[in-house]
Formats: sequence, C-alpha cells, structure tokens
Amino acid sequence: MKRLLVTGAAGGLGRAMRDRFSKMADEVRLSDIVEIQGSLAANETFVRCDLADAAAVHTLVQGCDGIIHLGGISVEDKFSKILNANLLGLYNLYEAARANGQPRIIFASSNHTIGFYRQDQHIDASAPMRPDGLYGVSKCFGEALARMYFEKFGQETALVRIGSCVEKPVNYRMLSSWMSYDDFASLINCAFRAPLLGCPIIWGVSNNDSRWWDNSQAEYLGWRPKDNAEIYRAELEKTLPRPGTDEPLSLYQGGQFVKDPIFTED
Ligand code: NAI
Ligand code: 15L
Repeated sequence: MKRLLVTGAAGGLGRAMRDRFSKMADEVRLSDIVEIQGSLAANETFVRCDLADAAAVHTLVQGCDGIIHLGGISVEDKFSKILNANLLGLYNLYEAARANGQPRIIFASSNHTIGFYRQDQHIDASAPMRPDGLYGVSKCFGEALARMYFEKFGQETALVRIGSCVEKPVNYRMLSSWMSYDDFASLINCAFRAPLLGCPIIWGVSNNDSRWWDNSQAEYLGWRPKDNAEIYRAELEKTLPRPGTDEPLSLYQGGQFVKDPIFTED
C-alpha cells in the first residue's frame, strides 16, 4: 500500500500499534482530534482533524489507499459526543471515501454491539445485535452504514468487532474477549490483502481457549490468530479475586457495560 490513513491514532490502540501500522504502507497518515505524542517516524505524517468536520475529513482521505478507522468515542458517554464522533464522523468518512476512490476500510467495531449475550452463549456473525449501551448502538449504526455503502457502491469494509485489544487480559472476562496487538495486525494485513474483502463481520479475538465467538463466516480471509489469553490465567488467579457469579463481569459478554447508565446531557 502506498498511503495508509489511521484515524484515532492518538488513542490507546493507535499508540500501541503505531510501529506495526508503520510497516503496512510506504506512507502513514496519522490523524486525531488531539495532538499525537512523541516524534513521527520518517514515513509518518500527522493531520489534526475532527471527524465531525466533513470538509476536513474529505481532505484527510484524499490520496489514501487504505483506512484503519479507530477514531471516535470508545466507551459509554453522552449521546451528543457519540453522535458527533461515531455517527456523523462515520458518515463523513464514508462520504469522503466514496469521493476518493473507495479505499478499503478497517472499521473498529466492538463486542458492545452484542454485549447482552451471556457468557455461556457461543455466537457467530449471524447472531442478532444486542447492544449494551449508546456506544454499542453507535457501532451497530457504523456496521449498518458500512453495509449500505457496500451494497450501494461496492465500498469494502472489514467490520472488526474487537473484544478487548490491550497488552494482556486484566480481568477474567478478558480471558475470553482478549485480542493481542499482533493478532490485530495480522487481521488488518489479511483484510487489506484479500483479493475480495466484501463487508464481513469479523470477531476481533485471539485464539483464546475460552472465546465465545465463531469466525467461520470470515474464514475465506485466511486470518489465523496465534495468541491465546490462557497463558495469563495463572497470573490473574494469583492476583485478582474472582467476581461474584451474579456480577455483569461474570454474566455478560459486554461485562460491566451492560450496567452503564445513560449519561444525560448537562
Ligand atoms: P481511545 O479512546 O483510546 O482512542 C480513540 C481516539 O479517537 C482518541 O485518541 C480520540 O481523541 C479520538 N477521537 C475521539 N473523537 C474524535 C473525533 N470527533 N474526531 C477525531 N478523533 C476523535 O480508544 P482505543 O481503545 O484506542 O480504541 C480505538 C477504536 O477501537 C475505538 O473506535 C474503539 O471504539 C474501538 N474498540 C477498541 C477496543 C479495545 O479493546 N481497545 C475494543 C472494541 C472497540
Ligand atoms: C470496547 O469497545 C472499548 O472501546 C474498550 O475500551 C474496552 O472496554 C473493550 O470494548 C472491552 O469490552 O473490553
């Protein structure tokens, strides 16, 4: 790839994966609404941009052959904030992509599209959505928007329902939901390289013994996650008391998010 755009590059995932992104293209255009920390590598540039600003997003997308879309509100929040970043922002991104040669998009969707499934249920990509809050609903909107641009215009997107993409699991739920940074990078590479991508839902989860999600509908991409959260179980058991069996963290795939309130506007 010649030029890769990464939105939300100043966030947790953007920071942790920057080195990996930098190897995916000759040039990487990093973007965020806030300044990025640290110096830029030789093949990186930074563009400050609010996803809610349509004109700025059009300029941002120009000349890019691929987009990793991480930008937006990443937890439960006031609807006005989610509306701007995750709904309007996504619409702006897809309109900009449509006007600029339809580069493939990796959309950072979330397990919170289905958070109300219980942890004793195993689901695949055909399971109906069960969002656990307004944040989850915004990711459902994002998936529907991407699907519409695929059906109408042929815009390809990988809808990656990320579980918990952090350095290592920090609670028992993450023994099921964890995805390593290396596995996410290999998934992105598979999605960009696939001869035909389409618009699949892909569970962003490592090869964890206790995972809940079945990726067989996306097998054609050839993604084979290699890491397994199980190697962290003993360490967790030594340091962390188990949550009660009736607590959301033990019961629901979305964990604590199912209990988040609806945040009211000021
Ligand atoms: P984060 O909150 O650390 O990073 C998101 C970035 O988006 C921030 O740097 C923020 O400044 C930027 N942003 C927010 N509003 C914006 C706007 N209006 N315009 C431009 N940029 C804006 O989140 P994190 O953990 O890095 O996640 C990245 C993406 O992956 C998010 O979309 C999140 O919903 C999704 N995701 C992450 C998971 C994880 O385990 N880290 C799990 C599931 C989904
Ligand atoms: C998400 O969607 C969030 O962006 C992230 O901060 C984590 O909380 C993750 O899901 C999770 O469910 O662990």
